[in-house]
Amino acid sequence: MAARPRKSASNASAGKAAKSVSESSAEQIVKTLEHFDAPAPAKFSKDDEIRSYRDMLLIRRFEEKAGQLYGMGFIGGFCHLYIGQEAVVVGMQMAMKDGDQVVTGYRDHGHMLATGMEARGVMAELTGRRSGYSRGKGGSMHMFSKEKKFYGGHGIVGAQVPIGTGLAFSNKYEGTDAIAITYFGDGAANQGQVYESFNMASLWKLPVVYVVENNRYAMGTSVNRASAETDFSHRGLSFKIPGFQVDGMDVRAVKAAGDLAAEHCRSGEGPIILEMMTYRYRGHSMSDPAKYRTRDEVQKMRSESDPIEQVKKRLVSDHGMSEDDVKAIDKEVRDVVADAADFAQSDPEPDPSELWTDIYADDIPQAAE
Ligand SMILES: Cc1ncc(C[n+]2csc(CCOP(=O)(O)OP(=O)(O)O)c2C)c(N)n1
Ligand SMILES: [Mg+2]
Repeated sequence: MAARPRKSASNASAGKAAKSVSESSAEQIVKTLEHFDAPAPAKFSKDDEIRSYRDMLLIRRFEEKAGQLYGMGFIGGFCHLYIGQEAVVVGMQMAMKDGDQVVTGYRDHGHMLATGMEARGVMAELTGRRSGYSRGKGGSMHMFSKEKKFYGGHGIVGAQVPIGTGLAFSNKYEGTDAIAITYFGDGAANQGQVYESFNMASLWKLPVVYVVENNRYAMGTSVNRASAETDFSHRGLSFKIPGFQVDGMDVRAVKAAGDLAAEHCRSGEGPIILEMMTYRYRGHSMSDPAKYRTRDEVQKMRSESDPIEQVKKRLVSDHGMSEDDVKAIDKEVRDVVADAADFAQSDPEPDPSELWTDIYADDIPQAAE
């Protein structure tokens, strides 16, 4: 797919300023400042709409249940809910191929479910039970699945960015055509290691899609209070990494952006940045007094831009589904989540002897052996 370069007025003036240095560096700066327009939202068939509705609803209901179980004391430690942001991971997943990898931070349950990891295993990890993805010893922020190519789940803000870049390096080194989808937040985007990664990824043309989930806040700090450049799609310009902003509340817009980015990476063009304009409805984590924004702000997003409601409306108005047809999907999803929650409360905790296992990878010889 041809990416369409766009030059803005500020791009042109940057080009003029650089002319006094030399023509070639002027050209370079203009080229560097080129970025792509977001493509038009993808055209969804009825099946695409149904798939995206089901997958987003699964995340929504799963997270609501996790919030309840947390309140009831079944989940300890940190727990960051993804409610409101579902279209981002579901749209990106629809653009991915088998073998593509995903890595993210601590707000990770939606990413795991989107890759196809089992609701039972994720919920059981949240409740610290032995059938959880990390055998009950990792919790909300530390789950992995080699099978689904999900590489975590990381509690250190920004730490996943070098890891995703490393995954992309391994893809290039091994000669596969896989791409590494590396998600991080608007707050994480101000971390130094992000830019070291950008430099390497661009220099070596690594197949990595950097997805900035701009949900407007990093804990209680709004983007405007924290960021000198609030357009995160421009953050790669010094490294010649193109990027554009995407309506992260519209799953079709995300899918189209993901398709374009995937093709860019797979064709050997190197990294690309997608800034997803999104919003989290819940607090940063389970203990957030939410003094930094008004209820009206949250309510406005919920009532005007909800990603799931958008699809639901289209299912009824454009695809001839009845309210009952939609309710049947809702029930299917609720059953999966209820089953996961029951399982996560009845599965045993890990045996105390497990405290000493899984500390090192199996193939690393222990010094004492
Ligand atoms: C290196 C580091 N610094 C600080 C923190 C504390 N912390 C946890 S989440 C967070 C905010 C990150 O916000 P953002 O990247 O926008 O992601 P979001 O929570 O909005 O998904 C901070 C500062 C941390 N975990 N790691
Ligand atoms: Mg944020």
